[in-house]
Amino acid sequence: MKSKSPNTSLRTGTKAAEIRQAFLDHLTCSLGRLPAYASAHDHYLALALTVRDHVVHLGVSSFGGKESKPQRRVAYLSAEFLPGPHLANHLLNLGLSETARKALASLDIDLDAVLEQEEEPGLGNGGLGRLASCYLDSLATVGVQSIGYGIRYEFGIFDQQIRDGWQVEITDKWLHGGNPWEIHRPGAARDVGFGGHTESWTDDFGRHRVRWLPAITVRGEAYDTPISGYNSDHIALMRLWKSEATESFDFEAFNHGNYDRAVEQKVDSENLSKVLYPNDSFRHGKELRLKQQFFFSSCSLQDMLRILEMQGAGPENFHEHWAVQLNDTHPAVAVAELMRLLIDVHLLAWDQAWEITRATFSYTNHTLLPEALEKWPIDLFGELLPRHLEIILEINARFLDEVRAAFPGEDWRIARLSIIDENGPRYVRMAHLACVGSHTVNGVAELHSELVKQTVLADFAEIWPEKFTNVTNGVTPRRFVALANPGLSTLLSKAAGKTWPGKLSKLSKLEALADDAEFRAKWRQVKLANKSRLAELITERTGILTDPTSLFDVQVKRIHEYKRQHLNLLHILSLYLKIKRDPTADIPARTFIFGGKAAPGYFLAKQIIRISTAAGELINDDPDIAGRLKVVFFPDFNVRNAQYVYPAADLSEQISMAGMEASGTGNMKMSLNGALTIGTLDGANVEIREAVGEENFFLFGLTADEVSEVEVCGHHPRQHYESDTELRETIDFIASGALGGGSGLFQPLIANLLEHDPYLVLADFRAYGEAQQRVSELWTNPEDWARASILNTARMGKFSSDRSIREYCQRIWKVKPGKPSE
Ligand code: NBY
Repeated sequence: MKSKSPNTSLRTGTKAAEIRQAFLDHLTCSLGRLPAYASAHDHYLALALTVRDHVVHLGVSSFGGKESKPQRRVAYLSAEFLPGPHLANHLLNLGLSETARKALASLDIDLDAVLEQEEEPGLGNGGLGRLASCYLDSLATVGVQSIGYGIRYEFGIFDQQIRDGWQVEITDKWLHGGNPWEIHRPGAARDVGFGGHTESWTDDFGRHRVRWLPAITVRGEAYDTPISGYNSDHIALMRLWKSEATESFDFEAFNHGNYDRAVEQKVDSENLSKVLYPNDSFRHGKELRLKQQFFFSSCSLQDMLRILEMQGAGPENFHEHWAVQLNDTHPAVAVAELMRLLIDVHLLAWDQAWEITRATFSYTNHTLLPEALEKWPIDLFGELLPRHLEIILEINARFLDEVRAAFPGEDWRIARLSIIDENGPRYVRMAHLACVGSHTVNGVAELHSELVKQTVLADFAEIWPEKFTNVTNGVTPRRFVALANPGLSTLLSKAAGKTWPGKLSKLSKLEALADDAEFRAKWRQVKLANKSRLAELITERTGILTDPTSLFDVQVKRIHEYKRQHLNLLHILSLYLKIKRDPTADIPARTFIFGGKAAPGYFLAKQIIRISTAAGELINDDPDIAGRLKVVFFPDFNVRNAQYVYPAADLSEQISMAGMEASGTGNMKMSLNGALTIGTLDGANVEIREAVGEENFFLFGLTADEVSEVEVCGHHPRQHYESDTELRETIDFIASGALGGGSGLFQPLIANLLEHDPYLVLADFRAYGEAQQRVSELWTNPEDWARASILNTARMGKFSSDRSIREYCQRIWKVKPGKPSE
């Protein structure tokens, strides 16, 4: 029987004394520090190395030795990962949090101060990258052998500062203090070619073969970060590729005195993985981006083949050993690369290679936005990847032949289905390539998956209806509840038992307690404490004072017109004007909190940030408002900050134009933490509302069908402006320059709304205001609000990423998780 003292981990049996000793050993031996001279950062590194030892131990056994019977593994190919700080999450997963706290306390070191030292790896933009990390967490938790493959960007997403109300981008330096989590694997390095040409040759059996002679070769160095699972013996691996030159110098050039040329190739090669493109909804037609995509896809596939070989299997068994998920089209070129590796390098026949390829890949679509759909000019593609272009053209020719045979006389299908867009300059359509090369295509929420079939991939859904499916996104309750919201976690464990982080449907046990006044009081206490904690942080970061008893109304996500932060701002300013007109107006106190990054080149998104800071400057200190409204722009929204924000939300703003937000995952995180949602019928909002009950959700706005209708019939934003006094006064107020900066400052935003309003902000303004009115009414009855809040948490069990991952395993990857389902 293991000790039950918090001095010992219940699961691993590790004692505080062992942690203490390992910590001191790492301080001295790994970092070369005398404990007396160690800095807080040294403490962090030493504890990280101590914990890493535990995780790596698990990892070595979970990946099995050569003798263990290999089972199908999952490779999650993603250009982005946003894991957040690792240390606290590992401690939680291993059940070592209290043990570590004790161990450090015995050395007079505060664990929380140590945790503060970690720089998070910002290797992603937003939802897509964070989803990839939630999925690795769940893969480790449910016990699936898996590797998340990606790019080890030296510079991840920029750090955001606000200066004079505007966003300023600061280079992210996540590697500067050293990264204790990764293990460099020189033995796994792979070479990747670019450019050059192809040539034909004939093999011994007289068969026509092609080989690619690249002009340039870049080396991919592998860096592994172990990802632990909750209460699990498995770990998942995040294997990220760093680009390096194959030779440090071109010595010939160097010897001839041409130093510049000598280092040029080295610099070019290293630039490949230098920086993440900071855009979450806009494709970059930049050559470097395509290079990044091919680089990590090729390294990853070569790595899978290497592992296959170690297992004694051949390339003809590739699909039996690997299920490869394409996280959006960013790694879609992998379809052509696997074909090349199989036919050119391993000399398989085309048909066999194609069967293997299609049995291997599946593709997740995350966006319908036309400006985000990836396509590459065919010339650029052919210059960089001449062999891959040939292969894609061959895949396309064979595919279109099949279509012609199946649908004779229906030639209109050809141009629409073709992987090559020939309406004008020619492009390779990456979604078409991903779809043709995959056995399954999924969207990320029910509505989105339907829209994928009706819009971007409609022609494919018609010919291959069985290929399309839905897997609704999920989030990890470990990081976003257990870690982020310890107060709530204690309450949940008492009410629903301790197993909820691994079995989220257990939260349904809370239902009955929604009617228990004593429980509601505790619930409200927890929320208030979380809000106070956030209020302190807000003051520290922005100087703004907020009242934790006011309604915390939160919109945190990337800044984009389709997400409609400006709809929220119009509403705030309309409330402001209402109070100015009538100081006795019955408007309960609210704190509006915004957070999120704008793509550096996205002018209107930056204007939206500026208008939210301007609204704060105007409103926060206005004596007429007397603190009843506060507007905060919380700078640098990232995973760490999110862990403070989500638990403090009373109201979750999910107000995208219907049909635009593929799923959303912040919506899940807030509802799980007991926020009520105000939202449109978009993405996963639809399913959240279904789950929590329509009476516990503030619905408003046009539906996706109504939006398409408006788009077809044309719309007239000015009509809304003219017919709605409140709206007109609010817009006129902004246009008048009353927000400071002169009347021209927000002109571009105003003109955009009045002339185009592509995301129907004005059309939804009234309905949004009415829904907000219902919010205010419920808020004035704290008991009813608390009841609805409890029911939100109680009914969110479906949205654990464990459930999503089990669906992928069962319906798409055909792998069996080690841990049986709940
Ligand atoms: O993926 C997001 C969706 O907008 C969100 O609704 C969904 O919940 C989430 C997870 O499924 N998409 C997203 O975050 N997309 C990107 O980050 C992204 C990044 C780069 C590019 C396009 C999209 N790009 O073309 O470079």
